[in-house]
Amino acid sequence: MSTVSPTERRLETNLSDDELLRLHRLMLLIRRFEERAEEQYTRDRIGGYLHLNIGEEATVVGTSTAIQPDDYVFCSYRDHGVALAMGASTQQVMAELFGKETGVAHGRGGSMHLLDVKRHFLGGWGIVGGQIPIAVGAALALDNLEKPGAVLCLFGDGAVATGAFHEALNLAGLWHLPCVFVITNNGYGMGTSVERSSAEPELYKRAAAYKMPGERVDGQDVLAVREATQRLLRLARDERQPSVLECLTYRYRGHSPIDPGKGYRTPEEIEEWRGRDPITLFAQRLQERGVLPDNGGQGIVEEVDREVQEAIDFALQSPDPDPSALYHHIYGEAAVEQFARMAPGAPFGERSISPGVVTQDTAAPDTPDEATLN
Ligand SMILES: Cc1ncc(C[n+]2csc(CCOP(=O)(O)OP(=O)(O)O)c2C)c(N)n1
Ligand SMILES: [Mg+2]
Repeated sequence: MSTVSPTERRLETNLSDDELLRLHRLMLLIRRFEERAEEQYTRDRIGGYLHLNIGEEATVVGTSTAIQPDDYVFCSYRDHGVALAMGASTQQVMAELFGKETGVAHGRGGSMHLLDVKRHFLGGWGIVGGQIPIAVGAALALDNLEKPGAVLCLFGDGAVATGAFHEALNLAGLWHLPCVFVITNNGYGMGTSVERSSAEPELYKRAAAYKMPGERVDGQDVLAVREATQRLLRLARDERQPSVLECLTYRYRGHSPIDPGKGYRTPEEIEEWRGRDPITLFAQRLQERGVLPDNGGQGIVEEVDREVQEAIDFALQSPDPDPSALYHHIYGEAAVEQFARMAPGAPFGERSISPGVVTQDTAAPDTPDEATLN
């Protein structure tokens, strides 16, 4: 894996001190949450998989906090940080990892399937690249319904090699859909490096094949990531121009707890990236600007520690889902309604998202004026 350019972009930012501290706190929260989740996993309190964002906090926070209220976010199974940065409750995210009824998905989803629909976070998806066509579908719905927002779709470097990536970006480019595709390039898909798996390792360049702008940014620099994401989201919202943003970052841990992450990476490489730790870099910048309070922001660290401990306590005390309610929360009300509207020969219910082109079908109940994306 080649390292990022040593030239650090010194961004002038007009963010307030409070906003800068909010970004710093969020990165600290994600780091601490992940460290404690890892520990809880080894104590056998979390089942299934656990994919950590440790090392990638600037990319997670820079992208997820760039959205406007009308926008929607999708991401991969490495989703804890995105959920937290989107404002999901720390307690409910931890409870979901523990498989508890109080979790963000009522314990039905677990680590890979977090969501917070009311904050427009539409998940955590387990199939590599699987969220990309779904995000494009959401962008198509926004477009058809003439809604103002855009879609932010995050995925890993490994997902770029899937057919779903190509098919979805082709349609987004062709139909000018409001979507920003963010490649979180941490150098590896499980144990396979980008250099070994991609004919063109500069992944952002693939955007050209779909007639989109593509750019690469230092994924360890939260302000650079945020600025680029905001700018590209504006392009998507205002000009219906989709784009690709590649963020160069690194995961310090292995792919998941069963992968020590050392068989395919040298200690020197890991150390080199740790030398550009996104939280340390940002803290230094805040310190230089005189923004960091009391003793290098120690108070914020302690506050975050408490918040995560309270989340663990909450998860431990929460009830398991009742086995008899296993099928609850699997389909939402809207989905049931949508299935009810389907007529023979209209297997995808397309008519419901195209106001004005509804065809009469005696077998189908009345189609509402418009479907909503809430
Ligand atoms: C379609 C599909 N193929 C294979 C897998 C198994 N798998 C899970 S994660 C992963 C690596 C993906 O790497 P990347 O997209 O770079 O994301 P990262 O884990 O680095 O965040 C693979 C191959 C899967 N979940 N789905
Ligand atoms: Mg990867």
